[in-house]
Amino acid sequence: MTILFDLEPILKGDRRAIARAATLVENRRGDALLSQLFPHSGRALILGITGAPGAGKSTLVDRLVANFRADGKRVAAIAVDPSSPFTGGAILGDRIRMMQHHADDGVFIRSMATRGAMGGLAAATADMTLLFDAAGFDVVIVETVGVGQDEIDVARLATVTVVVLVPGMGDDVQAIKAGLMEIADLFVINKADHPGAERLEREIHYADIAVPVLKTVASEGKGIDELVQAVRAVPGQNRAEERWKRRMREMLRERVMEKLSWEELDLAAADVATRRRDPYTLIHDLVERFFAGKPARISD
Ligand SMILES: Nc1nc2c(ncn2[C@@H]2O[C@H](COP(=O)(O)OP(=O)(O)OP(=O)(O)O)[C@@H](O)[C@H]2O)c(=O)[nH]1
Ligand SMILES: [Mg+2]
Repeated sequence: MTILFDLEPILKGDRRAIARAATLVENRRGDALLSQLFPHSGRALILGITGAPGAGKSTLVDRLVANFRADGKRVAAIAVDPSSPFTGGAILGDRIRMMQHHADDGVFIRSMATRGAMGGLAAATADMTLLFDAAGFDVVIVETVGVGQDEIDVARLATVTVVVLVPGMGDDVQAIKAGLMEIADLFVINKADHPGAERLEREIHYADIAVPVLKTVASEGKGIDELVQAVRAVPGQNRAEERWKRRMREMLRERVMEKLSWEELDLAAADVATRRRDPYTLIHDLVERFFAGKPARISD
């Protein structure tokens, strides 16, 4: 961790420097750089957009980017494992499209492929948001598909998470209660031009789900202003709060875990499975060696 990077171009928002850094981060080789960038981060609104395939997330993200841009904000968007990529400006307003043509430093769009590694996706995504945050983007939007563990992990790193629902696509109240409530700060019923939007809204309302619900037609840009306002109104965006600390605790636990290699765990597991070693001593030894006498905490 002693390599020193030239941070200036990144902090100034230089696109090529940011792109290079993003590649480093995506390949999980960015720790040294990220530790230097960390003091410059912590200002961005990290906005998670998650929902079923085809719910209109990318369309929504495009609209949100345009909306924040029109407000003078610099915006980065990350599509995690995209099946349909951002349009990259195709449906953004003319002004934005022009600016993109002239390398608008206010917008940066990046796709990230899923990595097979355990927890690796969420960690890489978190690192990517840190990079963009430090590079001075006011808003970092993260699009994820589905509602598996990966999405929940990704949602945890966001300051605000929007879950996109679609009428008549099985996003019923039971499903919402089963998994989505945990991560949603806001529900958006997109494709509100389709039948059933009102009914879904009513069902959520009557199910006593204490999360605000908005309707959008992303393809027509309807409801986007209201969504941006609702995002701004979500409480708990202060990163010193309990909620954020809980998330950091989980994040740290996962990352410490990551440092144990699979090979090492495999060998250990084989030893326990064949009863060559008892798991208790083995765990003790692993932890001992892992922390090598270093205190986990450096200040009060
Ligand atoms: N009718 C209608 N169509 C929409 C709306 N929003 C998006 N779409 C369309 O729905 C399709 C899927 O939109 P995407 O934005 O790619 O959806 P997504 O959730 O990002 O999809 P994945 O990334 O593949 O999961 C596209 O054809 C959009 O034009 C909407 O509000 N109403
Ligand atoms: Mg998409």
